[in-house]
Amino acid sequence: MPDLFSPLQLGPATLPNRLVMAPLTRNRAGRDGVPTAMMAEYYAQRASAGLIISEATCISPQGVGYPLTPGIWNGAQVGGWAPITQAVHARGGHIYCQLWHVGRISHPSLQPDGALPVAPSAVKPEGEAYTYEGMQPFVTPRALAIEEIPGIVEQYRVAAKNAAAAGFDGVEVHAANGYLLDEFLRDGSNRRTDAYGGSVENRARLLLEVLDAVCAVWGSHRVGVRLSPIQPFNDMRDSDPETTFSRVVELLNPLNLAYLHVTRLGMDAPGAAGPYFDLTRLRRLWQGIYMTNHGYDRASAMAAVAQGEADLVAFGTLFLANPDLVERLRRDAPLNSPDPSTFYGGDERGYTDYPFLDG
Ligand code: 8OZ
Repeated sequence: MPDLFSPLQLGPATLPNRLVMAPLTRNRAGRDGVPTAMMAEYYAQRASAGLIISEATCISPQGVGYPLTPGIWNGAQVGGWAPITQAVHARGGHIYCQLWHVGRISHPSLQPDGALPVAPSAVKPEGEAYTYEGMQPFVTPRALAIEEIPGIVEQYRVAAKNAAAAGFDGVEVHAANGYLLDEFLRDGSNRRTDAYGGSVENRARLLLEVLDAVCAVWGSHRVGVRLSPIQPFNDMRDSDPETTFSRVVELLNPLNLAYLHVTRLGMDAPGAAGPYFDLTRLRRLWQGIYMTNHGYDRASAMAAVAQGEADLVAFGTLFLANPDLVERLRRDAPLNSPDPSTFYGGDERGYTDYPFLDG
């Protein structure tokens, strides 16, 4: 039986272990979305992960929803990512780029020409946007016209090509956590009556079109996808998440993707948005490599892999605070504690200065 520390073949790459660095928004890019030098140091420090998934990376100016998040839509951004992928590769690591369009989780002050954020439907999320001017209430987004959908797919295609130019090993399509593709999947945010709304097949249509475009660039064996079926943040809900996401997984199976990444985010907030369901059903439906995430420690991650609950386990806060997480878990060594005050934005403190076991 494989264990957490045994290798795994992922497309053309042999991952040395099954620990994945989860995508983590850290807000240390430039205002122009260009990655910074400290980001290269941060990712290189964590290159012993079996796989690194980059922080969510904006595919277009319209896809931006937070300050100081990196982009992958222009040459300067590609030029900023290249030394990062090189530094990770120099240390024997593998890194995928997470492709991100925030949809309605934005604000006119972050959009080109102060435009309204776009979404499947004009449904305003509860809550506030993080802007350069502080927290501001979300606005009612503009529903995408059906004629605009090919342009969205094109944004993903160009970003996927740029990710290849930047030297990534593959891409993860971010279809989780209340951003554009997830807004299409769940019926709380998708009220469309055209071919992109209503049935699960229709709500999944944009995701499938995006995956087709991205797979045409990369080959399906270097493309992963992330889902968050029970995650209530960003005012997300679905009237029947078990049916919705079971069907989505069935629709994804024929694509032969590198992996399916399902976060359990939301499992610790039962009752907040519900209804909840047992995500292991998705693992059983999925015919490829399955990555789980959220709330794992050493023992539960080891058990998850040993018992076949997952092939890969993605760690967020533990990887953030422990650059050598793989070695620490291998040795069952003590862990550094994460400092939430430095998660989002700031300098090297709480970013590249978490200590290694061996100094
Ligand atoms: C935390 C803060 C901002 C963005 C996600 C990209 O939830 C994010 C995110 C997380 O997927």
